[in-house]
Amino acid sequence: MRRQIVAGNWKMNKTYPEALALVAEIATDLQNNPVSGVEVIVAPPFPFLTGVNESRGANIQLAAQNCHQKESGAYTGEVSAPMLKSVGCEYVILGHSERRQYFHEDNVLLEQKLKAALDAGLKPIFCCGESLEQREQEIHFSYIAQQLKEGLFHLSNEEFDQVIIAYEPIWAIGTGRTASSEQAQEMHEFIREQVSRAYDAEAALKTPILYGGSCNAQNAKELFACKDVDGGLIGGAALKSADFLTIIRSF
Ligand code: 3PY
Repeated sequence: MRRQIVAGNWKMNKTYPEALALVAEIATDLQNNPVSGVEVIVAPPFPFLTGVNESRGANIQLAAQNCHQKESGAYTGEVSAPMLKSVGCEYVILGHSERRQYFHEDNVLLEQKLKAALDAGLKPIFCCGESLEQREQEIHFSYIAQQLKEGLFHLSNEEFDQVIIAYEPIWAIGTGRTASSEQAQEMHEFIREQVSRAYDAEAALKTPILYGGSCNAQNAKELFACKDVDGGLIGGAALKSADFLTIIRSF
């Protein structure tokens, strides 16, 4: 059986006290009613990482939402992968469509960020996803194949072993519109095929592929029931402990 993972992407939300309260609520609930077989990850904003790390308990892993491609240096305002590792991060989200769109991150830059993350011992959660326009033009499969090929498949087998893929159709992010379970399954199966071609059948079988894009407490069960959906990268619904906990219990 593949790993089952629910990761909360808090984006640029919450104050520090709110972030600590949120992680404490999730941690307490998971301690009182443990969920076996589901890995839980939270990705708070940078300034909250240390505090959240101290409050997360043993049942929650820590992720950052981004990292810089260089190890250190004169890059005012940036945060490097070794810094994230040193405050307790295990994972880093890379290639989220919001980073690609608002911060002009392309596959060339992502290649460097992936290397930096892996060199620092961070496991990447690599996001891919097509726009509504691309889906309507029916080029969504070729677009995702290209994102994977250029952004991810340069990794060695050993490096790729560390990766979680998140499929996040852009038209479903922050729009309240979700991919149907058929659309999610179809794309996840396609992504698995691409992994098999780039690496091998074993890698394809074991790579976790998460669905993201308005996944919430109402639709998680149906999405997670799909054969190739191994969990979710959760946006808005990760900001409310009750919703996030319902999603964690949706397998
Ligand atoms: C969303 O669900 O909105 C996300 O972008 C999760 O990363």
